[in-house]
Amino acid sequence: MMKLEAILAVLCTIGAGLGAAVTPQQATNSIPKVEILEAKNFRDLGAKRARITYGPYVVPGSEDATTHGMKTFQELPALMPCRECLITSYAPDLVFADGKPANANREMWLHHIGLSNMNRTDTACASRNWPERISVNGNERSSFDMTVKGTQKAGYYVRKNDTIFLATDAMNIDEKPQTVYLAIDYEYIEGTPDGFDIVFPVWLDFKGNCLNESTGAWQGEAFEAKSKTSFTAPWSANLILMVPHTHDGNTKQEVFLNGTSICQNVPGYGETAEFVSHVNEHGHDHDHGSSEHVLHVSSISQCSDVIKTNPRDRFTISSTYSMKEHPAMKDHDGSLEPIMGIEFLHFARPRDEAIKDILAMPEPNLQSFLDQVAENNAKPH
Ligand SMILES: [Cu+2]
Repeated sequence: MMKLEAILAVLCTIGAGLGAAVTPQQATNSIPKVEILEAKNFRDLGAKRARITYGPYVVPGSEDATTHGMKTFQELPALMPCRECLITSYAPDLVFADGKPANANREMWLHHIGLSNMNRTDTACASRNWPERISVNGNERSSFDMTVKGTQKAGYYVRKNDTIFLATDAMNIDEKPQTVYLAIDYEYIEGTPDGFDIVFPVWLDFKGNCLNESTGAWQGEAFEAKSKTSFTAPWSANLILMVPHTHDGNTKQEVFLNGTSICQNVPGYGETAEFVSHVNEHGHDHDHGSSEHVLHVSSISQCSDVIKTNPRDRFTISSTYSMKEHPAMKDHDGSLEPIMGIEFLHFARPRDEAIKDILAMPEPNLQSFLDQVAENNAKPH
């Protein structure tokens, strides 16, 4: 099964090969469809909302010898709803052609979606100048609302020439190929309006800031995975939103500021029928023999209390897993899928100093990222 790092490695291979000359024709799979919706927040300030549907993505069947039903679809650059604007929220869904959810009960998983900005450097791994990892999402399909339901004036700044990379990792459990689409509802405001802060996304991970401390292998039946090092932001900010990503088996995730817990995320399992699958002992669903209901992560709580942070503040993370409480995800061959414990910290910073810093960022170093990915992949899981 393809790991997130492998997806990002694909991105880096493409990026490294093409340098700055990436064009949509070279890497985009789809002709996205754009629908205009009504904004939920800040309509009075001109906010807009659009659903962009990327695809069609044809996912091979689970019996396909090469992919085992797992395929990554790339949008590079991904069509954005706006340029020179603030994205204030985004929320993904994997759907079929009829718009209905493509989920575990219909043998289809949104295994991962990764968003990166190829024109900014990553805050968590700044020492190596990685391209900026904006977020990763899984089948839980979390929404990232940087306005926190209209209570915060903040958004992610997309510049005119930013290349945003979107990788969708779809997993088909059915023996037959299935066609799916990735729909993302974006809310946005043109320009960088007065009074709006600019969000710096930070990838906090028990694997370490540069993913170099752990492979994510299960450490027994029940355990707490912790980051060995910490993340320290170079600036003051308002930490306005924390969005987690974990895998099946997770029972709790926690973020610490200078050793004190500031956020606890709790996953929900099988809260609606879409997130319940019937899996036999082989881990895929041709129903020859006994099958059981398996409840998968269907949501995970976020934290949105505003916390003022200072340049010397240290952030760490722990993620608790127990396969006694919830079955672990398995690869096609029955081996355990590596776990993840990531928290996307959204730091809101005053517009003018934020833009100054963004303009001063060095060119991201794709090779540095690629080297770490290769090193991780070479380690046994
Ligand atoms: Cu994951």
